[in-house]
Amino acid sequence: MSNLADVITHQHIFDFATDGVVCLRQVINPDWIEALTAGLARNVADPSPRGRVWNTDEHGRVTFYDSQVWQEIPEYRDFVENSPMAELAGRVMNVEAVNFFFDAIFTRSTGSQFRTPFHQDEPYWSVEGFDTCSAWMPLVPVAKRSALEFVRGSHAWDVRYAQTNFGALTGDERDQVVYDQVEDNLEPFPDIEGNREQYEILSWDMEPGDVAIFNARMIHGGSGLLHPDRDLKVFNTQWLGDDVRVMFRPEGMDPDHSQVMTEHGLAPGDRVGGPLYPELWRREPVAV
Ligand SMILES: O=C(O)CCC(=O)C(=O)O
Repeated sequence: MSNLADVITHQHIFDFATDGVVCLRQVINPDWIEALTAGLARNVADPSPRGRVWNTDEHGRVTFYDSQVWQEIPEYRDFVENSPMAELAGRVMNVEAVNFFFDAIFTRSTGSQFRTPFHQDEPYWSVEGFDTCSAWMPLVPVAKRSALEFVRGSHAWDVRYAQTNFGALTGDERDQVVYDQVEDNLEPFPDIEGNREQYEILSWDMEPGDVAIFNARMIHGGSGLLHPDRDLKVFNTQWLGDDVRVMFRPEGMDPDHSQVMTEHGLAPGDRVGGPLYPELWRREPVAV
């Protein structure tokens, strides 16, 4: 791959800042995709304790999620530590330094129609800040209608919404993140799906090697609606930039890092760091 300072253009940085998402084309080479595909097959066959089935339909088609497995699956760890992803995230966010937060996988069996509810990510996280991103990276080709969808510009809406409780999908006690809309003065989450014509919704036909990098305050969801002969395998990594600080949330967190952060000496207000959240890219000082 050529110099990433040239790969990430001013237009990419501008689009990410204004739209909240940018789709980078062919920035991850096939060796990484092959390795991650092998790691993901083992992950799905032997999920971590965080592995969850989000949906099984009447045809037995499954939507599966797992996260924070990078320390157990060598291919994931290698990708996190040594692929261009950290630098891509840092350059797109236009920050000075990037720490890794966590990995997640989303798999759907062939023909699955299950759609992820629209939501924002950062309100569930054990950190707070604007300089965040998720890198949604399909390991197989995905058509625009089946790819993750983004509500353009929504990362910059200055509104705190009551989010979806993903715990309701799994029924698992550990996943409950319950927002008290009235008590916490939150706006109800907008019905994007029911009023699609009112929003500018972005998504793309994507190939392995492409990555959609989006701000974690971005409203996103959808995916699914697969063609009868297509499955979907997505490897996702989350990255934290300059203004992000630890924050524990009273409504719950998913994934909840509060215990492990506390064990690692991190408290609310701290900048993340240490072996669980390593700094993996820092901008070179400009020569004067
Ligand atoms: O791929 C999906 O269906 C969900 C992805 C998602 O919500 C995320 O990456 O935050």
